[in-house]
Amino acid sequence: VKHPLMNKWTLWFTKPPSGKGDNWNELLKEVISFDSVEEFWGIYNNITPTSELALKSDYHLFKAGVRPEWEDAQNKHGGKWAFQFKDKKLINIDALWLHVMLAAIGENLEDEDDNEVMGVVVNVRRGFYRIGLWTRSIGRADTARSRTQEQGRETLIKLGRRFKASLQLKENDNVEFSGHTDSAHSGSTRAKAKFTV
Ligand code: M7G
Repeated sequence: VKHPLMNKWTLWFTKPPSGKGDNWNELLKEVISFDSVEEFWGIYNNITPTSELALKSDYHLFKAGVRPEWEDAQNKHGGKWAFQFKDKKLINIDALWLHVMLAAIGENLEDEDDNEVMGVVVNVRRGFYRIGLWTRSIGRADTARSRTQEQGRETLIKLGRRFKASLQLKENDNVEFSGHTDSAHSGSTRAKAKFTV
């Protein structure tokens, strides 16, 4: 018996660069797609845990049909919630990443009509692990003027709060939101956090 998921998901992996000439597109690899709970565990139990990945690796778990890139048509107007865990030795990154993946595929991050979650990402870096939640829109968080914009912002903040809870963070830890356009222009995803939860 297979327990179907609400959505089909694809796991992607970013290989660490081997030399200077590697560009982003060549390092990003599609791994496998699944749409049941059983397939998820089968895959999870057979891939390298995040804690054993080389520096500059990423896992991306995205809805099938969405590439985990700013340029994807479904991401280009969007942004992400993200948190950097700076004490790599003190946290259990494998448990945190599993929690976040389960929250995503179990549809616990958003309500049925929100349609904002594109995927989740874990980055392995020298000084930190970063976990991110990519959203379809940026909710005009800074400049909400109309009623729809106001609702868009509230949806994003609700998502950010649930994401923060899934990461088991303390109230005074700040999870930051930033639009992908800012990231693309500055050449870094650490650019311009617009708001925090
Ligand atoms: P990162 O892995 O998001 O954060 O971006 P980091 O700075 O902590 O490592 C690192 C670099 O990877 C960026 O500066 C880009 O060169 C490249 N990169 C990352 N993402 C998510 C994208 C993307 O969606 N599209 C493109 N073209 N490059 C990306």
